[in-house]
Amino acid sequence: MISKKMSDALNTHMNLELYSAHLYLSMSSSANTMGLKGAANWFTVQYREEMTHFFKFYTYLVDQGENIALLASKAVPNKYKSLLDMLEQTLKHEQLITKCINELSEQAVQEKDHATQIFLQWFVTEQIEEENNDRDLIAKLKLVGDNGHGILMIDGEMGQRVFTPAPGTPVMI
Ligand code: OFO
Repeated sequence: MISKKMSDALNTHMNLELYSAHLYLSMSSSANTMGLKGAANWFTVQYREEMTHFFKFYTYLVDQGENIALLASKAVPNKYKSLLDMLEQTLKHEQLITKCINELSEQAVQEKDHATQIFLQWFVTEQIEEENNDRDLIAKLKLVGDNGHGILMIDGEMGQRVFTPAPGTPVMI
């Protein structure tokens, strides 16, 4: 059993994970319009990962006997100046998610809610990887040059990304 306060906070975050999915799906579409098929692939994979994050929260709340609430989401941006702009927006968004996960973890500790602490542990670790991936791509793009040649090189690398759900992940897509 989890508290109403904890359940509400997890529900709010579950909706933020859905927003993340929509944000990256929109970025995939924007990358495609720029002719960046590799980046479009990378963001589609990111979209699918975010859907698994959403379903992890969904499943946890349902397993705790909660009735989830899907909240109205704000429109996601779909205009970006460049690939670098998209990657920097991605890192900024992931830093926000990290902050939210840390706040949820803090609340679980304060409430002595051990089950939620364990549930959130996966996300604490995942956020290190998420931010790291984004920082790597930004650094590489700046290194090779945010220009035609550099962008095509990074686009090729982004095209290699494959969706591989973590073991035990509920995949409902
Ligand atoms: Fe990108 O980690 Fe979920 O939101």
